[in-house]
This record gives sequence, structure tokens and C-alpha cells, in this order.
Amino acid sequence: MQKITDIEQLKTIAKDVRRDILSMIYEAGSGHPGGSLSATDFLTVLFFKYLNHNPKNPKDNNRDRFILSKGHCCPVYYSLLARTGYFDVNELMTFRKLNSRLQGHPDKSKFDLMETTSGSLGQGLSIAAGIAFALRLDNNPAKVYCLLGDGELNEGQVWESLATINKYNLNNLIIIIDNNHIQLDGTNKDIKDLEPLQKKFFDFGFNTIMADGHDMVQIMSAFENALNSSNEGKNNIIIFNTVKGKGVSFMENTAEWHGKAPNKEQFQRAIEELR
Ligand SMILES: Cc1ncc(C[n+]2csc(CCOP(=O)(O)OP(=O)(O)O)c2C)c(N)n1
Repeated sequence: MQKITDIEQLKTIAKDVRRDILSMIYEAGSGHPGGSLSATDFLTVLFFKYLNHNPKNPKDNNRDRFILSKGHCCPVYYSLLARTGYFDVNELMTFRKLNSRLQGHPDKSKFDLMETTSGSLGQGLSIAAGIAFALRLDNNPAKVYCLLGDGELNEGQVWESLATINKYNLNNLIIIIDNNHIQLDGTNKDIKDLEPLQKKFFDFGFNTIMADGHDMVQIMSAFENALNSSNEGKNNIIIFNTVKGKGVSFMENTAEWHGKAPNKEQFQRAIEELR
């Protein structure tokens, strides 16, 4: 796949992805806009610039693997799969419809180009660690990227995986946290505060990189930093500080838009803002 390195081009794609997210959720009448919009900028950079993948041969054994542990945010994932060429963009409008491949959470049994089914929070990192271990046993140099929500870190299984990744030094795995500070019905601070996150990850043996998840330059240097450090044999986590609902003024920084579809008027307003 041809990589895109131009920042203005990446910003334009991110806008298209945001419009896809809103259109899919509006058309379906349900879905999760908040955490999809917060992850749009850094995932656009990942899918178009850093991830080594081949949409023409999705199961290419040399592909980097991407695991969306916070599976409810699949609108951004589906949009990026379509826009990088895995399937037609028009298929996005079947999101959450009966018999569609694009279910409300990624379903590998319907869509075999995914690495795994996800949606039950806390499990994706264990799967990613297993894949990273297997790649290493096969002497396969591919990387594994795993995206978790910051609320998802409340799941104990995540911390078991971190201990395992540290024990086996699975430095071919790059963990990404979408640190938007809000989960389903409130802030992390009010629900189960895990700050200071960077210190906790450090104590678990990780090189932890922190960056603004909406600044393309910072996003790129975070990925470069993680890849260099991974090649030097360290375990890496990138914390992207983000805004839940980013790009749509009335969705920003609120739990209200974690998992709700806009009505017609709200949808039109949102699309207008993203023009
Ligand atoms: C095991 C499990 N418990 C509860 C849920 C319901 N749930 C879906 S999303 C969510 C909040 C996730 O918050 P966060 O990880 O911060 O996601 P983001 O803000 O990025 O959308 C919850 C509790 C779930 N999917 N899985």
C-alpha cells in the first residue's frame, strides 16, 4: 500500500473518516461516536503511514497486525479499512444492519480480514500479546499494534497482560491508549482513577510515550519513537491525550455521546462542522 506522509493530506483523510463515522452511526440509528472520533487522527496516521499492510492481500503473513481492543469504536476502524482499500466505502452504510459484515462490534466470523473479534473490554491486549509471541517464535519481524481505551484500563486482565508482556519482553507489540478521560457514563477520575498512568506503565517495565493525539506532528514522532525503541528491544506504550467526540463541538468532552446516534438535525450540524 502506498504510504501517505503529507500532513495536510492526512488531515483531509481524517475529516473524511470523521464524516464516515457520523454517517454510519446516523444511518444505523446507533453506535459509538465519542471514542471513534477521539481515535481518528492517530489511527489515520497509523493506517496510512506506519502500519505495513496490504489491502490487496489482507492475510499477507508479513503484515503488521492491528487489534482494536476497544471494539465498540469499530466505526473508525471500518472507515479506515474501507479508505485504505479493503472494501468499497459504500459498504460502510450497512453498519449495524442485519446480515452486514460491519456489526456493532468487530466480528471475525463475519469478516475474516480482522485479526480478532472484540468488544468485551480488557481482552484485546492478551490476544495481541499471544500474536506477538507467535510472530516472534516464527521469526516474523512484523509488529503488533493494540488500541485500548483509557476506561478499558479498569479491566484487571489488562494489567495481567502487561505483566506477561514485560516478562516475555514482547517488544514487537506497540500498545496505544486513547486517553480521552471519559468512559461510558462519566469520567475516569470519578469512576476508577488510575492516574498517574505514565508512572504505572513505567513500573510495569514499559517505555511510555505521551503525545497530543490530535496533533499530526506529535502523533508521527510518537510512532517513530515507539518503533525505534521497539527495535532497540524495549516494550512500548503510547498514551495519546485526546478529546472524546473530537471534531463535533456538541459531542466534545462529554459522556453523553459515548454511545448515541445523532438525530437528523444534529447529524446535519455535525457534518457542516466537519466540512
Ligand atoms: C467487559 C465489558 N464491560 C463493559 C462493557 C460496556 N462498555 C462499552 S464501552 C465502555 C466504556 C469504555 O471506555 P473507554 O475504554 O474509555 O472507551 P472510549 O472512551 O475510548 O470509547 C463500557 C463500560 C464492555 N463492552 N465490556
